[in-house]
Amino acid sequence: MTYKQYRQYLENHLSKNRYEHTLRVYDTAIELAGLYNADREIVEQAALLHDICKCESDDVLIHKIKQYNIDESLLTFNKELWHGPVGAHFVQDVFQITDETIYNCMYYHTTGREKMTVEELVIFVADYIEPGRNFPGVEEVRELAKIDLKRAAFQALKNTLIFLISKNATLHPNTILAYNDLAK
Ligand code: DGI
Ligand code: FE
Ligand code: FE
Repeated sequence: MTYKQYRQYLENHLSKNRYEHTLRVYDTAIELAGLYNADREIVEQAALLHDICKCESDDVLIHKIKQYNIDESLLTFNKELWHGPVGAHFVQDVFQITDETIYNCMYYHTTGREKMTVEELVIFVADYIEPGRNFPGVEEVRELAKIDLKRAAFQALKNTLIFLISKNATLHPNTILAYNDLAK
């Protein structure tokens, strides 16, 4: 499929806000890829597709977690964490996107993980700092992203963990592993 066809699919399957977020992540990710020498084609596809399953219903996401044999422990965590792993498998299944780096960028875009590649870091940080975001502390992460991608990812993870703890939310192990890895 061409870039235009992916965009068409996304426009038909995402809410307007989510589609516009996706385009902003795409632009931000391309900028970061240039700054940090990440693979531009991989980053473009992963950024464009990262939230492809974000607007699916809970029932559809649960069905796909089972269909794709994704670790079902995911279901014991917040629903917000389901769309990344499902999306990573969905693009393999439906668009025959077999690239492992794209899969990992998509799979781990919400939680992060230990030993993220530069492409994974680009998607993770772009998703956090795209110009439509207004999280407390996002401006600091935007500044860090210009000088040190890992420090930017660390600060984003730290902000997310503090936010989740303040809400008494569960912490996914990969979020903690990513934080620990970057804290070193
Ligand atoms: O899909 P987006 O909104 O663009 O962004 P995302 O995929 O990064 O999802 C953000 C949400 O995920 C946000 O509400 C915080 C939540 N989140 C991230 N890490 C964890 C988490 N939620 C829980 N419960 N546990 C985590 O470790
Ligand atoms: Fe997402
Ligand atoms: Fe996103």
